[in-house]
This record gives sequence, C-alpha cells and structure tokens, in this order.
Amino acid sequence: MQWRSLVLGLLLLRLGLHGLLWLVSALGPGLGFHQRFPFALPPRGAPHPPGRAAAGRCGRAHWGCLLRGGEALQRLLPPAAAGQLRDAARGMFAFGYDNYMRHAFRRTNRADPSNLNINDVLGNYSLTLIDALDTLAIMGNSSEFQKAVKLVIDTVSFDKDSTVQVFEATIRVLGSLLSAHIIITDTKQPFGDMTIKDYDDELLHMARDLAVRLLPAFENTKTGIPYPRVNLKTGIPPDSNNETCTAGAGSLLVEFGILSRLLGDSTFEWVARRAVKALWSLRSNDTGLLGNVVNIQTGHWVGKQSGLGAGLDSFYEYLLKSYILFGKKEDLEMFNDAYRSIQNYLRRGREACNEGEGDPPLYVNVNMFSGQLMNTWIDSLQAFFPGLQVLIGDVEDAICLHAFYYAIWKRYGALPERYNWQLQAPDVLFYPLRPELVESTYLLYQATKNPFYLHVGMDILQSLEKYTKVKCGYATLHHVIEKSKEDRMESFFLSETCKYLYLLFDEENPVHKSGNKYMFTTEGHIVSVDERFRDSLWQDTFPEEEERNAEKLKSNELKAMNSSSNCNRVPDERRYLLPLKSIYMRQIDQMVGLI
Ligand code: DMJ
Repeated sequence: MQWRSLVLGLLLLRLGLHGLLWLVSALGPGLGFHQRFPFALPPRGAPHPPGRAAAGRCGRAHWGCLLRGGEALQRLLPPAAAGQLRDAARGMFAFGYDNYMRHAFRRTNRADPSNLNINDVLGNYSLTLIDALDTLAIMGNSSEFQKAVKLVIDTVSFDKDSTVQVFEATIRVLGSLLSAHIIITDTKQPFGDMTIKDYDDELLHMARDLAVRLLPAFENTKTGIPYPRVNLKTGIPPDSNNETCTAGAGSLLVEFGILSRLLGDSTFEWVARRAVKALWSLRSNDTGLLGNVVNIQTGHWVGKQSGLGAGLDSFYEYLLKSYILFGKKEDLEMFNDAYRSIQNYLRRGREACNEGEGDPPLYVNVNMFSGQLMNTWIDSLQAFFPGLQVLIGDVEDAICLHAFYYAIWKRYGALPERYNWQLQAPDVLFYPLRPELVESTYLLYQATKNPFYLHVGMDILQSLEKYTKVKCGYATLHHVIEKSKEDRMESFFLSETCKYLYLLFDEENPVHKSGNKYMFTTEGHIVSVDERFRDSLWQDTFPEEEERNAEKLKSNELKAMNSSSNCNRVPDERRYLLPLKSIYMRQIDQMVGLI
C-alpha cells in the first residue's frame, strides 16, 4: 500500500472538509452556544417509542443547506479515497495480527500481574488468534484464515488449569469459534474460499468443550445467575465471588443459543436464558431499571447504578440481538421495556436531537430505584449505544449521542475510559483500543450512507496510527492526554476495531451484499441470521413461553430490525448532508471543550 499517497489523499480530504467547516461556521452566526453542560432538564416524561420516525428538517443553519444538496461533501470523498482508507484499515489489522503472531502467540497469554488494567480474560488459550478469525475472513484473506483455523485446531486446548471470566470466554472465544465454524460450513462461501480441507466440525466441538467447562458457573447458584468466573479444569474456585455484573451474567444468550441450536442440545440456551430472566425479574418495580452488580445467591443489588456503559451495556444489546437471531417475542418485549425505562430515566437533554432548544441528549448514570443522578461521568463503553439505536431505527437519537462521543474523540485523539461531562475532563484516562465508537460510526454509515461518518472513521484511523502504533503492534493508551502507553493490545482491537473500520470503508464487502444476512455479536463476530437458528428444537425449555413463541415474527419481518434496513428512516434529502445541524454540532464541541 502506498502509504505516502494515502497520507497525501487524507490530508487533501481533511483540508477540504475543514475549509467547509470554516465556511459553515462563518455563515452560521449568532447561534447562542451554551457555556456549560448543566443538564438542568429533568428526565423526559414521555418515552420515545422505539423506531420513531426521523425528524429531519433543512433549517437555515443546517450545513447541508449551505452545501446545496450535499454534492460538495460527496465530491470530498471520492470512491478512491474510501478504497485507500479500506486498505489502511486492512494494513492496520495486518500489522497488529502479524506482530501478535510473531511476538505473542503462545508466549504472552498470561496476564502481567504488574499491569493493573489487565483483567483475567486471557485464559492462556491463544485468545487473540481465536478472536481474530472472522476478521481474516471478512477481509477475504482465505490463506491466512485457513492457516489460523488449523493452528487453532492443532494447538488450542481448553483443558487448562486456568480461571477465566465466563462472559469474556463466551464473547471472545466461544463466539469466534462459532462464527468461524459458520463461515467454514457456509455452502455459498461469500468471502472467498474459507473451507478447510477435511473439516470435521472441529471448531464446533471446541466450542462445545469450552461451553461445557463454563457450565459449572450456572450450578449451585440460588438465582440461576451464573458465577462470574470458572476454572476450566476444576470448576468454581473455592474462594469464588458471589457478585457479578449484569452484563457479564446476562449477555451469554446469543453464543449459548447458537451453540444449542447447532448441536441440538438445549442445555446451553436454557442456562443462559434462565440467567437473563432471573436478572430481568430483579429490575426495579418503579423505574424498570436494573443495577450493575448483583449477588447471585441472594439476588440483592450490590451495585445500584443503572447506565448504558460498563456492567450493563451488552445486557441490553443481547435482548435485541437474541430477538433478531432467534425470533422470540419475549426478548423483544424485554428490550422494548428496557428501552422505555432508559429513555425515561437515563436520557437527559432536549427532546429531539436535531430540533428544539436545550442541551444535547446524553445518557447518564442513575440510581436504579430512584432514577436520581449518581455521578457525572459517562464511559467509553456507552459509545456502542448509537449502534444499537440504529438497529431499532432510532437513527436520529443515535446521531446526537454519537456526535458527543466523536467530540470527545476529537479532543483527545481517543476515548478516555470515563469522561466527566460536568468537569469537561476525563475521570479515568486510559484507552485500550476499544471499538465502540467505530462500531457506532460504521452502523450509522450503513443506516444513513452519510459521508460524514467516513470522515469520522478516517479521523479515528489517523489517531490510532498516530498515538497507538508501536514497533510490535498497537498499544493501549495509558493516559489519553500525555499519550503514554501500556504493553497491551486487547484482542478486541483485531476482532472489532479493525473489522468495523475496514467494513466502514469497504462498500463492496459481502457482508453488505447479503441483504442483512449477518449480525454482529457483542465482540463483533459475524453470525448468520438464518432459519436454522429460529426453529426451536425442543418444546420443554420454558413451557409457558412456547405458547408465546407461536407469535414469533417471520424471518422477513425480522429483517426489518437488522442493520441497514433502517436507513430510510433518515429522509433522502439528508443522506449526504451533515447529520446534525451546525448549531448543535458546535454546541457539543463547546461542551466538550473543543472550541
Ligand atoms: C468487547 O469485548 C465487547 O464489545 C464487550 O461487550 C464490551 N466491550 C469490549 C470492548 O470494548
């Protein structure tokens, strides 16, 4: 790849867009920006119905109006530039992956105890190699995919005296094994030839072996909510913690459900679904909200904070994604109820993203029982939420929240783990190469096809190259202001960050040509949304529910829930305009201390 010509191209694009931004701000005077971010508004009374229509209007200050139909913006991003950006994302993945294989594979999978930020996710089972499998396929690299799959089959064993987090092992390892298995056995082979000679479902068997080793987490728990950790050889450690976060315990259903359906063995789905239902039954009667940490024996909430970030994020995500995949109406009902409570108690700011007065919409952390504000920070994990909103068609609201996180990114060239919106400063300073903002950027681009999101992706890609690239891969930023680094490249950098960046710039990717055949797990692994995951192979799982499942939506109705099918919710005339009026863009920039 011609790196120098890419840099030149990006520079020209950037100059062009910045000139445009200058023009817009010069033409949009007297807009009365807010000085601070007080969140004076009470929670909104009326919930947003999921899937509400977009409320776009072309007012005087709207950037798109100034651009006369947005043609100028389109010209700023010629297809060749997207191709160069796609190649740069591919190069980023290749550099990270090759260096992992050269320096870390089968060597450094044990956590460095001196590194305080590292968690016990690694498992000593070649986590990064496994997590990267389907990214290789999505990038069409069949030779490396085949090589990597064989390496996994030949070298990885879960028969290890290793204590792992059930959640992390599920989303990173189990999910990736299942995704790769689905890709290998796909009769259509859309990504090129990803078949493996003499493949005998080895990855599926490995997935089963791992899941069986995780099952002790679901035993001897009075609530059905699983223990957070298991030892892969010996089960629950004697000193085990009885407390778990909601996301960790309640976001296992997609992977466990797929496994059950591929094997025709209901056990895995049953335990995962029981955990979701147990957590759901513990929500507050008043607010409908859940807390972030619960005791698995007593069912008491240890952490009463309710928010969209750490501890709860993927719980919401998997209610919707389980529905998309398995078509059980109860999952959608739970999701809709949760979404309503989120809108009622977590969302602050003005009613509509692109209209009206007041602070921009933001989702805060509140007490699950009272709905009272608990702190004034938001975390970087919450940046996934606009992507989830895209899936349900709430694209307008997604645009605003995404814009807020993008402003934070612009200020630091990364997302601090926690950002204090009142102090306009980070509370927790590290950035471990997380994917959430790229993920939302990608999904918003799919929904709107607005080149603005290509620009955001370009910005993110450039910051990653500038601040996190090191001799042997990409490094966690220890301090987003000083840009000091840690010796740590999380596996989700390859499985999610690079993948979403690549897909953002790769219009022609088979994922986009499939008519919403694919869904991404919370770790960014693609799984096919297909009939074989919708048919229940058993009738006695939760008998009372089977009746309601008769009401399951048909697969083509489900398609409307997934991904880019919602793009027509943003009116045509706004597809190529900037997604947020300049007054609101600048308001956010000012609140984040950018201007
Ligand atoms: C990923 O492992 C998953 O997306 C998870 O749900 C939470 N976030 C991390 C990456 O930030």
